[in-house]
Amino acid sequence: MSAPTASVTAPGWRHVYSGKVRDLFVPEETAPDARPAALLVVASDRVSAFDHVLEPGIHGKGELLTTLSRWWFHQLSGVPNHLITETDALPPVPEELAGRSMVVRSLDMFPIECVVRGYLSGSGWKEYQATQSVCGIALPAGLHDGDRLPEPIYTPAYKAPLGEHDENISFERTVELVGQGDAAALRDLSLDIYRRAATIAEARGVILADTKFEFGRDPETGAITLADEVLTSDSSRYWDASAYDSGERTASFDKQIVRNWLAANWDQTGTPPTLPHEIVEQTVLRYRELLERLTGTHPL
Ligand code: PZK
Repeated sequence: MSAPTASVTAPGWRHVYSGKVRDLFVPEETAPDARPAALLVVASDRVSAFDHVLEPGIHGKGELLTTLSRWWFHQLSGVPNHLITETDALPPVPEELAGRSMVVRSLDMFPIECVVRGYLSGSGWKEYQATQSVCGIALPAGLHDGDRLPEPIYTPAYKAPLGEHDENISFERTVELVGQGDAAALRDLSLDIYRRAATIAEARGVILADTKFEFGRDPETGAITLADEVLTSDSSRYWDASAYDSGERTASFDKQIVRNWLAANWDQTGTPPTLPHEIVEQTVLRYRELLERLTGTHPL
């Protein structure tokens, strides 16, 4: 399958891949089989839910999530991450993309989505209902959708090839995939980062219900390095703590507005309907509010 055309171009950078909501570029001069000197990850305003990219986009989303991701990388001092500063050796980042892009080191990525859940929701809740466990971790009986777990759990998923669904796997399966040492390191690092982030969020009235990390190995240092976007609302479920405390169990920040509207207005066959303006507007406001609550700064 060839890479779909990105909606953006960047002089000096060659488009290599587009995910649902982001586009990936390498320096133009990168030889066909060489490791790129860096990657340019560009976040778009596209929004996806139930495996579809929706229309219209959410204006400003790419920049808000990039700002949030950078802020989290900064909070997570001591955790090696893939961000690099621009150098003369790399093509410059076009000014119009600067706010929604990151120049990152090209890592050897682990084929594992490192998911941590502090609360039971989404696929975790589904699996619990069927088996009373999640990814092979037995849980107490009688839990409800949205309940806080006795302690955060690591529920990895196998990164499926393009177009296929990620598959929840056991820790033992991750050992088979990457070896005991790296599997344990990915788990411990993921749980540690989740705890740190959840504590920071909680102090700001926000619950970090769950999140997904991706790691790679830095080929130069050998260090396991935090990659991708981190702790954004595309990779995490954030809930408003006061709403949660008054018994609310589904209305999470930002993306849930889209998910809820779609669930009520679409039978999930064929092409999803166009989002109404008020849903788009509410969603932009919630993305902004999340960034403001967490970082304490007022986004534009
Ligand atoms: C990498 N993706 C997912 C991201 C997309 C797709 N530091 C890295 N080194 C090597 N590979 C990746 C990263 C990162 N981050 C990430 N695919 C490869 C992805 C952005 C846009 F279209």
